[in-house]
Amino acid sequence: MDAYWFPAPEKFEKRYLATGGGGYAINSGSRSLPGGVMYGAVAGLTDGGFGSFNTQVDAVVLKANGTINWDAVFMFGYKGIGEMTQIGKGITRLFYDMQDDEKLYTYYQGCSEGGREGWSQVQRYGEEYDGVIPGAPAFRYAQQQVQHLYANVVEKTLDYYPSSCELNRILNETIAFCDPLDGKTDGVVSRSDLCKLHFNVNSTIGLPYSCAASNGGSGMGGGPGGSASPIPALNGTVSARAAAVMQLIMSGLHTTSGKRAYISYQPSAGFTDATTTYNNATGAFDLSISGLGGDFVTKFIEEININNLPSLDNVTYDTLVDWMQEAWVKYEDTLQTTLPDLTPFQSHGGKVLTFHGESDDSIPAGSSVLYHESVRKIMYPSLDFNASTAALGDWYRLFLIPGAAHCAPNTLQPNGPFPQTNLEVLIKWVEEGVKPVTLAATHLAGEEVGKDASICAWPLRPVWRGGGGNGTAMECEYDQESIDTWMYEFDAYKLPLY
Ligand SMILES: [Ca+2]
Repeated sequence: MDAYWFPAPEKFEKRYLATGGGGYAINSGSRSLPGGVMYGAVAGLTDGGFGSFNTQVDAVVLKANGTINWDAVFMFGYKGIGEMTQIGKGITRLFYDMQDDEKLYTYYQGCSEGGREGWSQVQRYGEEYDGVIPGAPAFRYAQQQVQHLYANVVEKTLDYYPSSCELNRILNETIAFCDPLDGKTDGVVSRSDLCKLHFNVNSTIGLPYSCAASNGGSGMGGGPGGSASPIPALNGTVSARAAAVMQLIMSGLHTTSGKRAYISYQPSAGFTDATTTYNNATGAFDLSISGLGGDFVTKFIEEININNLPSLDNVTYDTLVDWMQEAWVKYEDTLQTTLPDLTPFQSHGGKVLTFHGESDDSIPAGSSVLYHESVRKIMYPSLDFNASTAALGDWYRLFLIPGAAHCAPNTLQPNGPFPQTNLEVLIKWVEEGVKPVTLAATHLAGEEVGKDASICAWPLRPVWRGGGGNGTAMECEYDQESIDTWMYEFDAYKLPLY
C-alpha cells in the first residue's frame, strides 16, 4: 500500500518526491511528506507490502516455516519504493491533468536506510528520477550490518570491556587533539583524515576520568532490552587495554591473518558499537551485543527468528568476515545496493546530492567515499583521478559534513554546521542547472548558531588558514596525503568491494 500527499492545485510545481525509511523501516511515517508538499511536490511513501505502514522488514523477513521471505527482501531492497514512484507519477499526472509532454520532475530524499533506498532507486530505477538525495546511506549492506558487531568482538577478543566513562575520555581527547588540525579551534574535527594521520590513541593512556553515578541509560548500540542497571560513580585513568581496544576498533575489521575486510568509523566519531553494560552483581562492565548487527545475523543470515545473538561465544574476526561474505552473496542483488554502473541514471540526466556526517557513529563516513570512488572508476575508466572526479562531479557530488553524526548534528561537536536546504539545492541543480560547488549548511547550535556555512565537495577538504582565528575564511583544499587515508584495499575478498 502506498500513501501520497498532494499539494493544492495552485501550489503544485510539477514535482514528485519519493521518501524512504530508517533502520528496518521502509518509510518514516508522514514525517518526510510535508517537505515535498512545501516544494509543490506530490510526496509518497510505501508500506512495502509488509502488512501495515508500521511493519518493519525484520518482522516479516522470515516466513512461518523459517525460510527467507524473498518478496519482502526484494520490496525492501528496491522494488517497493520504485513501484510506488511509478504509480505515484501516474496518479500525479492524472490528478493535475498534466499533458503527456509536460515534464514531471521526480526526486527522492532519505537518510540512513533511507539513503540506501535512495541509492537503490538510482541503481534500479535510474530513468524514473531527476534528482536523488541519499544521505549517509546504509548500503554495502552485508558489511555495514555485520560491522556493528566488530567492536564487540574486539572487546571479547582482548577481554576488556571499557566503561562509557573511559570511552568518553578517549573520545573527548581525540576531539580536543584533532580539532585544531583543520586550522580552526572550534571543537569541531573538520578533518578526521588529519586526525587519522596525527593522533595516536596511546597518548590517552593515563589520562584521568571521572563520572558521576547515573541511572544507567543505554547506549544506542545497547543489547536486547537496553539493560539499564544504575552505574556507580567512576574514577580512574585511561588504561593501556582500553587504548588497545580503541586502536583495533578504529583500524577496521581484518581477518586473523591480517587481510582487510572492512573499514571503521573516522576518529572523533562516537564509540556507540563499543557500548558496554554494567553488571550489578560483579561490579564490572560486560559485553553488550549490538542489536543492529545481531538482528541481521540471526534473521537475515542464520534464518533464526530471534532479535539478537545470545552470545558471541566462538565468534572471531574470521566469523565476521565469513558472515559478510555469506550475506554479500545472498543479498548481492537486493540489499547490498552498491551496483557501481549508473549509466541509465546518468544518461537520463539524473543528479545525486549525497552527504555523510564525518563523525557518523553508525555508518562509517568512509563508506560513502568508497562507493563514490567505485562509481568514478567504473564510469570513467580511461580518465585520471582529477578528470574522472570532475566528470563525475557534474552529476554526483558527495559532501562530508564536518563533525556531524549520523544523519544529524553532533552533540559532542555542537559548533559544527548541518545542511538544511538540500532539496531546494537539488531542485535548483536539476531545474535551473545550478551545480552546488559547495553545499549550503547552517550552524544549528553552539557559538555560531544561525550562521551560514559551506561544505566542501569530496575530494576537496576544508581548511582554515592564517592562524585559525574564527574570522578566517574556509578554503576547500586538495590534499593528497589526506585523500589517501580514505582509500582502502579489501584483500580479504576475491571480488572487488564497491
Ligand atoms: Ca576545528
